[in-house]
Amino acid sequence: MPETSFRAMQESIINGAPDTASALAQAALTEGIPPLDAINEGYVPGMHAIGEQFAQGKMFLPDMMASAEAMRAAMAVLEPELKKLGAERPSAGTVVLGTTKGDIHEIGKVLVGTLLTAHGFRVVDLGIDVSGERFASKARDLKADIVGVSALLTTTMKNQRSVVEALDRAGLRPQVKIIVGGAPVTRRWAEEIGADGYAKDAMSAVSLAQELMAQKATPVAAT
Ligand code: B1M
Repeated sequence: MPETSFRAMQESIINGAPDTASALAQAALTEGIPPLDAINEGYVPGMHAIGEQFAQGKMFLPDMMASAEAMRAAMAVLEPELKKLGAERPSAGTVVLGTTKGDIHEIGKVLVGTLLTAHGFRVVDLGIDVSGERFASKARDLKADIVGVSALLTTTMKNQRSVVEALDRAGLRPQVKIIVGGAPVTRRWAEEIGADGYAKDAMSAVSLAQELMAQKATPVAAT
């Protein structure tokens, strides 16, 4: 019964229970529930619920940390299944991914990386708290097609602009596309800082990356 399973998944996150989260993920795979459905309909709503309760002062930092631990436990089971799909596809391009300077949130970014991998992208995840200079130097070394920058805090969003500027300074902008995302990020913000695109969730990030790769393959002729 997916509905009941999804509710149990959500509760395992709210309760910060990694063993339960992991066991439910395993059960979902056994029952044939698609891993992405388990993530999007089971676990992610749990993360949103904990975020709301934190904002209302009903939950505290240790609760959020326990929920993140439970989410990681579920992802450890589901991620390999999602990534398997990518191994069967021709390479779609190279993406250098990271969370911006000053920000340690990683769950959404990891999910973006997993789905990109599942769709054939080679993803190099630089982790959290990544400076603009590091994004630029890795993009150059790896001949990246796309740089993806995640930010979860209103205070660290501005560092997405620093990444755009660092790639500009390194002379990489003609060949490297920049995509931004994260809960406080908007399309308007992406345009304002000169990024090439904004994605509201992990699946949209995949579609956007595919579109940008298609644009790179057929550049608009200069007039
Ligand atoms: Co923090 N935190 N947190 N936190 N945390 C939020 C973001 C917050 C909204 C909670 C709240 O108040 N309601 C709030 C930010 C408020 C604001 O800035 N407006 C907040 C705060 C305040 C903080 C601290 C400052 C708390 C403190 O210390 N007092 C602190 C900051 C530390 C720092 O970074 N310097 C902090 C710390 C933490 C933990 C460490 C405890 C933990 C993170 C653990 C970890 O990642 N390893 C944590 C968590 C878990 C959250 C919430 C509850 C959940 C985030 C999450 O994982 N969501 C969050 C509340 C919320 O978001 N509702 C909150 C699930 C994930 C799948 O979604 O990350 O949004 P998300 O990713 C989505 C999309 O955004 C998008 O696709 C993903 C999948 O669909 N996306 C991209 C993300 N990146 C993308 C990149 C792309 C494209 C799409 O292209 C490159």
